[in-house]
Amino acid sequence: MLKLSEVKPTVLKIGGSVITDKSGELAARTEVINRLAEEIGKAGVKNLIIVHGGGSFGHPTAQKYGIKDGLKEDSQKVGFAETHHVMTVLNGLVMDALVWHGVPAVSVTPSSCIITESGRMKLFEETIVEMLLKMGITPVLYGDATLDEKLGFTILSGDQIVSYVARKFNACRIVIGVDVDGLYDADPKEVKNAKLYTHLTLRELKDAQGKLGKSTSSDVTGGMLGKIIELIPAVEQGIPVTVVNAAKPNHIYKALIGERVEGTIIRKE
Ligand code: IP8
Repeated sequence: MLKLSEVKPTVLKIGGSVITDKSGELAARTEVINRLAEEIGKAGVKNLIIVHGGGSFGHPTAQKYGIKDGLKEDSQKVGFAETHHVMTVLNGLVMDALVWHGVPAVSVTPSSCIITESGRMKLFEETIVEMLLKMGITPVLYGDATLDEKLGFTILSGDQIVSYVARKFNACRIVIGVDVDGLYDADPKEVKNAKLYTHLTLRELKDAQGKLGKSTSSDVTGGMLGKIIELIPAVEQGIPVTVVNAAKPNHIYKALIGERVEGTIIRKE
C-alpha cells in the first residue's frame, strides 16, 4: 500500500480573474495560464493540490441560469450542464499547460466526487485525491456546478474546495493567487489609496472582513470577501494562507518555493 508522503500538502488556488478576462465571456488568458504552469513546474513542490476558479467561464453562465440558487424550473437544467461544461473547457486549458510544462497533474472533476447540502460540501469522495497525492501526482480541482441534496444543484466555489481539502489533508499552507497584490483595507481597483495588509492574524482578519470588497463583476461566489470567509476555518486549524498577485510574473513561483514576495500572510496568531 502506498504511504502518504512525509511532506504535508500545499494547496494552491489560482483565481479565475487571473486566468480569464472577467470583462468578457469565455475569455481565457492562455499566455498567463502557460506562464503559471511554467512557474508551478519550475517550483517542483512535492505534494501539491491545485484548485482553480471559474472567471469568465463559470460565473456568467451560472448567473444567466440562476444555478447557485438551485433547481426551480426545467429550463435551468441545460444551464447546469452548460456551466459544468464550460468549466471543463477552462480546466482543459489549465491541464494542457500543466502537462506540457512537465507537471504530473491529473484533473479531478468536483461534480463527480462532491455533493453539497445547501451549498456546503457534504460528501467528498476523496480516495482519488489521496491516491494521486501518494503517487506524487498533482490533483487539479476547480469551482464547479455540483449536485446539492437540498437545492438540486448549486455552484461550489474553488475557495470552499481549497479550505476543505486543506483541512482534510492537513495542508502545511495555502497559496492563493489573485489579480491584486493581496488583501487591502478597501477595494484597490476602486480606492486609490487602499492599504495593503502584509500580515494578518485570524483576529485581525475577522475585524477586516467588513472592508474587503465583494466582487464587482459577475462573481456568483462573493469575490474577495467570499474567499476570505471560506478560508477562516483553515486558518483556525493552523494552516497559514499567503495571498499573492498571480498576474505578476514569478510571484506564484516565489510563494511556492517559500521565498518572500509582496502579498498578505494570514496566520492563526
Ligand atoms: O471562481 C466558481 O468558482 P470560483 C465556479 O472559485 C463557477 O468562485 C462554476 C462559477
